[in-house]
Amino acid sequence: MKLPVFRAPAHHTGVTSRVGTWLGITFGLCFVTGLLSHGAQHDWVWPTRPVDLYRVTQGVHVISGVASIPLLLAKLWSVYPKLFERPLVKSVPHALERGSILVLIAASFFELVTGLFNAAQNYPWSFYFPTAHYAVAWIVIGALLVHIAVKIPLIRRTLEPASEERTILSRRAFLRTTALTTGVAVVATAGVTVPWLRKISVLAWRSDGDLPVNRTAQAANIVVPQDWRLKAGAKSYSLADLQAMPQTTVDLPIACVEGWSQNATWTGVRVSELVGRGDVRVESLEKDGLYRASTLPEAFAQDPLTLLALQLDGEELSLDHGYPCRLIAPNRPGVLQTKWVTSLEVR
Ligand SMILES: Nc1nc2c(c(=O)[nH]1)N[C@H]1C(S)=C(S)[C@@H](COP(=O)(O)O)O[C@H]1N2
Ligand SMILES: [Mo]
Repeated sequence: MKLPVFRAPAHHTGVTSRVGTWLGITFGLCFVTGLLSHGAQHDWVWPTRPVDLYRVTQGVHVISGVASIPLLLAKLWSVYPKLFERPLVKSVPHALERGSILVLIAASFFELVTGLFNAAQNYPWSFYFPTAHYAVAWIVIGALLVHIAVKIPLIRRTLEPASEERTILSRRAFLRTTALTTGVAVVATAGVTVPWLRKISVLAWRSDGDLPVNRTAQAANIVVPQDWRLKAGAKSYSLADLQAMPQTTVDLPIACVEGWSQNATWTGVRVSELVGRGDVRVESLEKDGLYRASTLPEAFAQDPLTLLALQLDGEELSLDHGYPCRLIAPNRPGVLQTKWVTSLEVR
């Protein structure tokens, strides 16, 4: 006796194509903004304006990544009977296609899981996150392009209006549930960077109103010596010297690679008044640690908004925010806004 073929409504190519299209969009956004963020962090050509550009690109990166998680799960659910179809291998092209899907799924999971942990400021692995996350992104995008190219005829057919008419209610319900879950995931997290979502973002970590602290002074083993002075080229300044110089106040965000970002008011001395022209190496009191120092390209060092800040929101910097002084520059990733600065040196 032949058993009737049973297919749950979700396991339908129309559903797969639809969810796949959304996923293609969120993955595409995530990839492009990821590239931009990577470029900004590694001093590829990156402008000083608009001051909020990195905040937006990194915000979109994290939000589109979060949206991709329910979409990827829904997509896998919609095809999973096919993943176990026999025979496993029908022909060489078929084997290649399935192989590329396996790579795509594994690499996508790697990106979404490592990204999510990073956004939660959690690094439970031993590899260096930016390098691994960046390298695997290229694998995802390559496998994705192969996958889309192979599936284009099928996607075309299943997205045609004729098949839309045949979309039965439960398929719509599955799509609606997927859309809703994705929306909830986004709204629950986007408040880390979108101010007006802050109140309803229940999962928005570190958004209690105060500027979050990324690395505390204690974690970084910071001890400010009694006789602390800033070295800037051939000169050196005490904190009182810096306070006696002309002060500038700017409104600039800290935009962390981990997705959170927040505006604050900074007061201090323009970097351009402390050093001559050229790229500027910024060193801190931190002995080791990945982000103990940074390099300001000349365009940033000479920018009138780039400060060696002494105050945050009208009060002396707290030790956790970088006392005695910290760098704040427009349109830079948070990791490059070096705290506890000890020296500025033109390279
Ligand atoms: N010396 C030093 N500066 C640093 C860091 C660090 O680890 N060491 N962390 C950076 C990161 S990742 C961010 S997001 C910002 C956060 O600044 P805040 O803690 O004052 O909000 O500081 C940056 N400055
Ligand atoms: Mo950060």
